[in-house]
Amino acid sequence: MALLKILRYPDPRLHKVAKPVTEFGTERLRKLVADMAETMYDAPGVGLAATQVDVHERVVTIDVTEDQSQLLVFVNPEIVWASEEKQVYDEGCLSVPGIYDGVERPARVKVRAFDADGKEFEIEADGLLAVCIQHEMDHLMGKVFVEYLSPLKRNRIKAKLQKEERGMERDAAQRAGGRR
Ligand code: K1U
Ligand code: ZN
Repeated sequence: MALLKILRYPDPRLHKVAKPVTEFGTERLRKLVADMAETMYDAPGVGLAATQVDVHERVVTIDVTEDQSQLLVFVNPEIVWASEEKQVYDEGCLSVPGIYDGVERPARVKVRAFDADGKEFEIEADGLLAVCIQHEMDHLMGKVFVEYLSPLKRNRIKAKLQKEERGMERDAAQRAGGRR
């Protein structure tokens, strides 16, 4: 297994629309799922979409348990029902580190998806799982949660993360210089 690099907002690759998976049960898909799960647990996070690791296919991993004991894998997920009732949840994102803000979404959803072997299943979710499923499915459509926030907040977040990115690049260049 391997840890994958998580793209950081505002990387334009986070806005690519993922394509459906067409081949199930392959070594490639199994490895992608295993690497995504390892990367999600290591971060640590409760969800990860393939888009965030620069793989533009409809694959999501989620585990909202405290002891990281219930990995859920969604391949080609579709929301087949969403409640009228909404909930606001303070969302975070591994691609937008350190930022949490309220997003309103349907409180409950029913999702149809496939596992890595191509077996179809349906689950109904509420609470954090419902939030996380919708957040990750947005990633597959190229949408990052900050796009629900006001342009003012979004631009401040973008500027903060770009500044951090420049700092990280400077540190990396200094470390590489020190090795020469
Ligand atoms: O998509 C992602 O980047 C993962 C994201 C999922 C998510 C969390 C909360 C609301 C909506 C979507 C995260 O996992 S952010 C990190 C986080 O919330 C967390 C990390 C460790 C323990 C518990 C939560
Ligand atoms: Zn996210």
